[in-house]
Order: sequence, then structure tokens, then C-alpha cells
Amino acid sequence: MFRIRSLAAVSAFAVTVALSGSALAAQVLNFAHSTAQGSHYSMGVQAFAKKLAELSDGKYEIREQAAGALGGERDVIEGLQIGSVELTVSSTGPLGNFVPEALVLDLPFLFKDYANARAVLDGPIGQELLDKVSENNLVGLAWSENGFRHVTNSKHPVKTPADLEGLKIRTMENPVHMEAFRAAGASPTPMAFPEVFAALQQHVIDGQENPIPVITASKFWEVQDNLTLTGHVYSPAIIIASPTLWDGLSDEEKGWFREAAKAGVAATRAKVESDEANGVALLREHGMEVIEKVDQSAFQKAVSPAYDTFVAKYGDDMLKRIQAAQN
Ligand code: EAX
Repeated sequence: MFRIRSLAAVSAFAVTVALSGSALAAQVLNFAHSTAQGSHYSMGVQAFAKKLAELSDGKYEIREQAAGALGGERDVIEGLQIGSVELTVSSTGPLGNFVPEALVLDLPFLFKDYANARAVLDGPIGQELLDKVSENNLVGLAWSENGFRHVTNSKHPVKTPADLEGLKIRTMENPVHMEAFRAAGASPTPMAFPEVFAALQQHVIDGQENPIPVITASKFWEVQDNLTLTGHVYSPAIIIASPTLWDGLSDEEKGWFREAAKAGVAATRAKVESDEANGVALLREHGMEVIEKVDQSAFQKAVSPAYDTFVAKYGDDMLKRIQAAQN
């Protein structure tokens, strides 16, 4: 009788431990980004979360922190470095402040189109730059996508670079972008993204520049009348993990996070494609005047001094490699 009772006790204990173990094991990780829930970044975070939950059998749970809930992109990257945030998907805007080698990606008109940008970033050059990110107290998991950036403003239609003259254009906290807009005659105003909508609404700034997915997700039609499809920069995004999180993972678990990042990138790129297909019509429906036929060579000439400044400071090796890698 004793044997049977003790066997029952052991199995009941084992079940309790197993249940409490699985219930306690879910580790919640904050995944921060600056755009709205349902945006291209948000779709990527949700796909990341789903894949990681599957691979880890529920051991890791992602908590999406959308719309700058944990601060602007620069703040969040600083948070990754000190371990207060576990994951982010961010534009490369502020990244150059932490990883100067990444600034080359912000040069205007560097990438010819989406296919070339994705091919370069998914290839050896992209991996080399991710490795550089990981040398700066960050863990570069994958290149994701923000999109080709365009100019909006509330003053007047921008048909030529001369129309940028004197406009206070918000830029990311990025020296290459600031130099480009300064060279074009605008007055670049660097600002964290969560502050942009209010600054536009209060006319502290006249305009800003962002990809269609960001312009639509942020409802910029409410505070901007004019959109010019300059496509002046292909804006990569990057999925970054905190070293505090990463160093505590087993090799197998690291593989889960890498697989989840791939799923996130695919979902974000799919949403970018959808927004690119439908976004301009949506913005027109909301009253924006959209200038689609743009003399890009004129804008390219206007912002070209940004190349001279960049090359003088950082050299042109990686720049030439990226240009040569495109077809
Ligand atoms: O990453 O700051 C920006 O304009 C970025 O494009 C935006 O935060 C999405």
C-alpha cells in the first residue's frame, strides 16, 4: 500500500512541477518600435513573436511596444545597450550615432530599387554591416525594411529642389540626411519620430520625409497637404537585440531568434509592398496633393554634396562596393 501511495504522490508532484514549470517559464521580452500598431514594423514584430513562440514552445513571449511607447529610436537603441529593452526594429536613422559604418546606408539615391537594396542587405555586405553593429554593444539580427523616403510639407507643392528652399524639414537624427537637405536649400531639423506629428500640427516644422508605410501609418495626411515622391533615400530597418538578452541564450535559442527575425523581415517587406501599392491612393483620398512625376536627377544633384562630406570623413570603400553590387 505504501508503494502505491508514494508512486501517486511522486507522479502528482511531477505533474505539479511540470505545470508550474511551464507556467513560470514564459519569459516576456519587450520589442519596441516607433510606428503604429498594424504598421509594417508592427506586422514584423507580430510575425517574429509567432515564430519565436512556436520554436520555443512558449518559453519566450514578445510584448510589442509600438508607436514609440519606450521612446524614440535613439533612446531605444541606448536601452538595448544597457539591457532595459530586449529587442527593437528601427530605421538606420540614429544607428550611425552608435555604428558609424552604417551611415553609408543613409546616403541619398544609394540603392536603385527595392530588389537591389534587399539583395545587398541579404548578402555578404549586409552581413558584414550586421557584424559591425554587433561590435558596438548591440546584436544585429537582420536587416528589415522601412522603404523609399519621400517629402511631405504643409506650405506648398515641392516640384523641384528649389521648392525646398527655406522649408523647415524634420529629418532623423542622422548627419547624412541633415547634410543632404541642407545642401538642397532646406532647413533640416533633427527630431525623434514620436515628436514629429505634434511638431507638424503646431507648425514648428513645415515638413518631414518618410516612406509611404510610415506616412500612412502615422496619418500624416491630417497635418500635411503635399507629398512629393522624391524617393531620395532607401531607408533600411534593422532588428537589434540587447546583448543582455543575447548572452543569456543557448546556441539553440539563438537560432530560434534568428529564425524569428527572418519571419519578421518577410512580414515587414510584404507590408511595405502592400503600402507601396495602395498608399498613394489612400493619401489622395485623405486630401493630400501628390506629385508623382519627379525629376529625380535634379534632386540627386541637389543632395549630392552629402556624398562629398561622407567620403571625406569615412572614405568610399563600402560605398563603391555597394554601388558595384547592384545591377
Ligand atoms: O523608423 O524617424 C523616422 O523618420 C523613421 O523613419 C521612423 O521612425 C520609422
